[in-house]
Amino acid sequence: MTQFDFSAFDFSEGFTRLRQGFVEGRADQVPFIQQSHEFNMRHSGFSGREYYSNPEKLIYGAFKTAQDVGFETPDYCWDSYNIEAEAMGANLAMFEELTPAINNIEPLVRNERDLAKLRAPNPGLSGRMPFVFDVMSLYHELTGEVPSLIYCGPFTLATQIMTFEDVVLGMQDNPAFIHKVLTFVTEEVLAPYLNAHSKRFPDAISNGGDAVSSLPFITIEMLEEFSLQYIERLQVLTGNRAVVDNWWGDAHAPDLEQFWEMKLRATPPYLKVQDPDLFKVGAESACAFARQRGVPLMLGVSNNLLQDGPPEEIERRIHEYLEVLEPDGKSLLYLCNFSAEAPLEHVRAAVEAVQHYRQGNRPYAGDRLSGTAAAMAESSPRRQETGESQGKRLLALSGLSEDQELLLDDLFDAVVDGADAVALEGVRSALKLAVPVDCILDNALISAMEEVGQMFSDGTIFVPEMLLSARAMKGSLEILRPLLTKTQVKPKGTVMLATVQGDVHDIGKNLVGMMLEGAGFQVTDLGVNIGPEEAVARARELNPDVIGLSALLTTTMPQMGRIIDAFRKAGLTYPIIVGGAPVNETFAERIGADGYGADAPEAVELVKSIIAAQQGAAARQVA
Ligand code: B1M
Repeated sequence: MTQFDFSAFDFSEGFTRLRQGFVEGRADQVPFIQQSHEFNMRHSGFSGREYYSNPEKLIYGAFKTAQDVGFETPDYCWDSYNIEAEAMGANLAMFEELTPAINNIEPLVRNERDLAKLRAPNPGLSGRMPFVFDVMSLYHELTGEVPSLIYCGPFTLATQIMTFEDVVLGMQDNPAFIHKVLTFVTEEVLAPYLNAHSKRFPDAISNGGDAVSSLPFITIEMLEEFSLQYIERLQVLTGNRAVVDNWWGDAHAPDLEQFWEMKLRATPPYLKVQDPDLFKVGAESACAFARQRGVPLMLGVSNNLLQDGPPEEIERRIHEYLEVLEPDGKSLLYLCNFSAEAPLEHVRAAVEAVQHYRQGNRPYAGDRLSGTAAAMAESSPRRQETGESQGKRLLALSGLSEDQELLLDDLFDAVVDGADAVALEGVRSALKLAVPVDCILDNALISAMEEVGQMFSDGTIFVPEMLLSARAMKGSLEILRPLLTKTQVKPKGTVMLATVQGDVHDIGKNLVGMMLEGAGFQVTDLGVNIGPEEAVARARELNPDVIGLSALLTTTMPQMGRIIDAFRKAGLTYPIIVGGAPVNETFAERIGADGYGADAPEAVELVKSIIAAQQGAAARQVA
């Protein structure tokens, strides 16, 4: 007996168009789908806790929202990255207003011993796996459609149980162990889960989310060896019923066609390219590639655009992609994500634009914004401003011997190259040659990290290279630390960092922390999911010079304002800076932050300038 009336919902026309348009290539108009589970939750008035644990509420919310706003088919998805990790024993945080998230402060797997203790989940019993199966059964019962199992791709699942940094550094230091973890999650966790789904729905395809397995978080070579290989293994183990279609980073690919060939191996039935990468590389190039390979094409409209608007830009982007998609028979438009914060008027503008333009109305015929130089530069303003990287630094330091200078040059190179053993040896040799400690720090280590930051901003290196450099820097600092204390070389300042409540994205925040350490600051990282009370209590204890907050979700950005308010209410005036992909200068000003950093190098510059201003003010007081 259900508490909801499902009898008023009918999406059969939408499902027919989806099949005819995307699979058969004979629809009257291009079909569209959307990711909207967070928006569904908010729109239907459910809390995160109930929406993501009660199948009827999730399906009712999805159906009701779709009907209210005109989605052609409902998005019955859930917090897809968490189910397997939670079922393996990872700690899940549930929220009233947000999607649940794995809190990986205490990751399940740090070493061989942890891996040996892991037990494979039972798909019928463990965690919320039964909830997922119930969602799909109800969806099937109400629509007659075969539901896809949305699962967490092998690589992303490994990062969910280990942390991203440990996986990336492990790929360098102990690849055999990372392969062992990936084999475990592929063979013992995912294959049984996906096969349990196929038992219920023999024709179903399982569709993996694999956000972390993307450029520039990992390189093409890592993608091949540590991600694609396991997706292909999963395909074998599930009778070719597993795909993974959401890798990002096309705009970072050294060879776009090679990247798209890899995408087709991960998702043989179609090519999916989505914003922001799609906007940068151009909808026409994606279309040409798909046509040449004879595969259906899915083009995705930016979640940030759908969130931030304005409606006219949403309409123009949809117009442009529909114009490219339309001549191709097997096409699908994907509205990437409507978050809980997406304004209803943006959702309506998007739906109306699709309905209007796919009928052939072409007010902007021939206008192309995607794939232009302006599109390429759109989300990398810093890259434009800073121009070329500084290149290899020439020391030419007065007062040092030639041997000492050469040694510092080599140490600089070792840190830039992320060669930590060479860097440690370099520090020891420099000390033996009596190079002053502060000179090693400033002229080799810190300047090397500045170079690394510049190369990252320029897009010439990827995240793993930055992590390796940061580790070489950290190891070198460990050797210098006792001497720095002895010689009274003080840290350049102290910084407390945190990702805000409800948000577990920490890759960017960790990079900011590493770059700050690399610049000579002492950093205390509180981790993820930090609320106002905890932030205030820890700041009282640590008394940092600067506090840095990170958020990656539009739904968690308001938490930054709440934390700042809590500090100001408590009479605490610590400078607070903010950053993260959806944050910008205007938002930072609005919530009363003391600064905004677009990326890690910019955050470092900001902290430096705040501390310099503090020191200047203190000096003036003394005078
Ligand atoms: Co999520 N995710 N994710 N995700 N994820 C995004 C952010 C999203 C844009 C993808 C999308 O749907 N289009 C979207 C947010 C939409 C929105 O709100 N606008 C999203 C979503 C919706 C979600 C979930 C809800 C998933 C779902 O169920 N649909 C879920 C939410 C979990 C939660 O937090 N409650 C979720 C989960 C995950 C994973 C766990 C799978 C994983 C996170 C792993 C981890 O961090 N440990 C993940 C990832 C990896 C992403 C993408 C792919 C990449 C984010 C990232 O790490 N970027 C992202 C889509 C994308 O960007 N392509 C996406 C790399 C990093 C180096 O950049 O963090 O921006 P960034 O940091 C930069 C700057 O922003 C800046 O410096 C850094 C380095 O230069 N910066 C600062 C950062 N913090 C700063 C602080 C400063 C200054 C500068 O001062 C203090």
